[in-house]
Amino acid sequence: MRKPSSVGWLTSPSGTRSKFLGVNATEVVRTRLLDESQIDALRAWAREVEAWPTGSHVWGHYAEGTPDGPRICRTENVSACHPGIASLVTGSLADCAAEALGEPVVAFKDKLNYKQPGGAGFSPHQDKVAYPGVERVMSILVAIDDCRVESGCLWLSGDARDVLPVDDRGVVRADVATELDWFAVELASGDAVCIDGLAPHYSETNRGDVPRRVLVASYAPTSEGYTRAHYYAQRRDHMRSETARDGRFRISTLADFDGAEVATDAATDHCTHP
Ligand SMILES: O=C(O)CCC(=O)C(=O)O
Repeated sequence: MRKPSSVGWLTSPSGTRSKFLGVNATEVVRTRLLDESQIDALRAWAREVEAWPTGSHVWGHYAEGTPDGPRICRTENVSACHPGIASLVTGSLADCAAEALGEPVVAFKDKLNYKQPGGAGFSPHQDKVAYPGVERVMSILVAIDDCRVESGCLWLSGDARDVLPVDDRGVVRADVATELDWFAVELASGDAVCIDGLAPHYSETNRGDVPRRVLVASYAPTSEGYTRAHYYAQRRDHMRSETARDGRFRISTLADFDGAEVATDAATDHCTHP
């Protein structure tokens, strides 16, 4: 894939300094979105949630095979069961999304991605394609740990003006992805990146020796009427029918995760974790 060109800086009306990536001004990095006490709390909460038994959370608490054995790779809809994470998702992160979208927002989705050493990345995709029926979307990815190229940080492209052609996994077709210019978005713990629905993004395997954990929360303008209940019902139905069709392991609506499944009995109607 083609590699990056320029990176500049923007200052928002509230004075926040943001990194501007490529030509699409909605793709920005917010340095120090979380202060030290918020990031300390988020680290502790992520450890608590990661310790839940695999399969114990109705919306998904998934494990993948890594060189060190099975490891938790994602918890979906964390805020449904964790008030601390819920307070961040509806607080500082929602404020950031509202500023980026320029209107009031609803938080319809959140997840923790853990990416342990040797943990897999995600193939290029666009969130508008991943979230059935959403019109405008802004995802805020917050770094719990430093995210470096070696540990599998996000790569973004500012080139897409529309939905791009996808393959049978729902990810951007390889021949199209190869033609895009990509920027590595390295983040320090507590920094965040705003990703709009059309911004293609991907990440690589964690080739380092420490985890690269992130919290990702997604927002739609309140005016769209797109809700958390609607999204998670659509997600469940879509994942069931797609996996019945192609037999692929997926931890999201698209089969964008490049990891290897560790199958478990999953909780279906109530959570069994602490
Ligand atoms: O955590 C990552 O590396 C990728 C985030 C992402 O794009 C996703 O979870 O869909």
